[in-house]
Amino acid sequence: ADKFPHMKRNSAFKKLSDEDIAYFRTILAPSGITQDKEDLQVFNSDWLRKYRGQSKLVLKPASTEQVSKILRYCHDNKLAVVPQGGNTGLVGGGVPVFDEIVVSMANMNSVRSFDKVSGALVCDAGSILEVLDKYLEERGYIMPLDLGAKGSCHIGGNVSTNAGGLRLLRYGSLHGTVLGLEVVLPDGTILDNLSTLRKDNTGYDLKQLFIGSEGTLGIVTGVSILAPKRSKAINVALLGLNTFDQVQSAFKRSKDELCEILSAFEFWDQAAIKLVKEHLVAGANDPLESEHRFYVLIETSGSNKEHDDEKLNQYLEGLLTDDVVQDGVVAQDATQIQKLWAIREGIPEACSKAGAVYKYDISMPVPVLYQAVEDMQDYLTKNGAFGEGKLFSSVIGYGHVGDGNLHLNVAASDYSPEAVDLMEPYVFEWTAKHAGSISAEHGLGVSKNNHLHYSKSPSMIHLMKRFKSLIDPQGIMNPYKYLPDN
Ligand code: FAD
Ligand code: S2G
Ligand code: ZN
Repeated sequence: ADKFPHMKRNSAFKKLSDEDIAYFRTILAPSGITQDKEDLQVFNSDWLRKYRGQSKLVLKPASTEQVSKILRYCHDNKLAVVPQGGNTGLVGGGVPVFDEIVVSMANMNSVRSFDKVSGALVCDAGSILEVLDKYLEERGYIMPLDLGAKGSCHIGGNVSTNAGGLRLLRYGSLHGTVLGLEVVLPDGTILDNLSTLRKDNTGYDLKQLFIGSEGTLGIVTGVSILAPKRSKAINVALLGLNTFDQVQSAFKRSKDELCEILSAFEFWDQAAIKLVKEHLVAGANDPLESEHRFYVLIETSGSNKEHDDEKLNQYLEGLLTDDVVQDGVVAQDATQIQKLWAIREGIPEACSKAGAVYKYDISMPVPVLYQAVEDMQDYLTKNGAFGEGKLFSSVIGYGHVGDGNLHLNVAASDYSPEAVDLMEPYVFEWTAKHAGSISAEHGLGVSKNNHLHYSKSPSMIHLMKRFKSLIDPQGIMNPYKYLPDN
């Protein structure tokens, strides 16, 4: 795991004492308190096994009231806190750096209401994304976001990281689909803004500040989100292409020819498919005859299967006749759809199995999306750090083309300071030079907070810090992360 030599525990934060535990025992059931060393481990390390904290206490509140009492007490006693959802975050945001108390939302996972007419869903923040999607599926609706981590991530974590994912192209970002939030502020104040209104133009739209705040401004306890109707007609096609220019023209044409039924446009390169075949079971074997430099997964979601089939086939025929793609296959049934998605969704896990993986989740104008991979590869080769037996074994590119979002993953044998020093700040300078963002959807956490200046101006960062100190004057919420250390 990454050590944090540059970080020191903030001595202003109180160390946990027996009377603190005694107090928490007065508000939580025994099942809501974890102190056992073994049990604490899973809460102290992140999904990538890159970061590890030393928290001695995990609290699992079962109600907003309990969250309010916990934060009130931590605020009054300067006890640092890290809110945790499904712990699938990729920037070390959901795990302690030192001994912060972990407040896990796992026990707050009920649906509070669902309006069958508007599609407005109100639920606890600890509800698992996939559980919510299944709940909606039974009612003919769909969650407006989907990510490979859906089986574990919480809607409260999705809101707190402003997660993007596989459906953003169709349904937009959480800044548009979230209708309201219930948030407990650091001093225990309960902010009840769980509106289900589509329109409400009365004052500053405060919920927006908590979307993407990564647990630094309070704990999200309730989410009101607008769920779209679930499409009856779903198609998924997998394309094999030779150049990224071809990927781009396939994307442009999909917007013209598939237009309103286009619901996802994901790409990955040959290095990605190699790892998926190497590390994931047969289910992901390549459904196309030969291997290609690039792959695109296209999904359409409409209301009329015939109409959509005709549109999709016309689009694909056009690509083949104009030599934009080398090969293509359309899923014939739900199982094949699931298999094609399993390849795309399996890439992160395959990357992690390839060794220590450095993830750069960057957004930029689509035309340069893959240049980032090529330039990184050239740069590492020039520095004698790429290839057989070198520091880095593979450079992988995949992501959400429609969002201009590349997931540049660089696999090394182990996490090491020299690996980081070689790639950073190079990759962030590259991103800034190409008018991109150093964090498209995963957030900042502890791994990017000190690089924020590559994407935000000093006056923006200054205002963020002023706002943070207004809302969290004791600085107890998720310290050491998100904003630059100085
Ligand atoms: P956690 O990891 O537990 O926490 C994330 C951050 O939110 C932390 O800073 C934490 O303090 C804070 N937090 C969590 N819950 C709350 C709360 N209730 N109140 C306040 N703060 C809170 N991300 C994408 O954007 N798009 C993707 O396509 C995507 N795909 C992924 C695929 C895989 C296989 C994996 C492992 C991860 C992927 N992610 C993706 C990253 C991750 O799943 C998202 O960031 C997700 O939103 C994190 O949710 P979580 O509940 O796991 O949050
Ligand atoms: C995705 C997952 C995390 C990663 O698969 O879309 O957001 O970068 C990523 O592997
Ligand atoms: Zn992603």
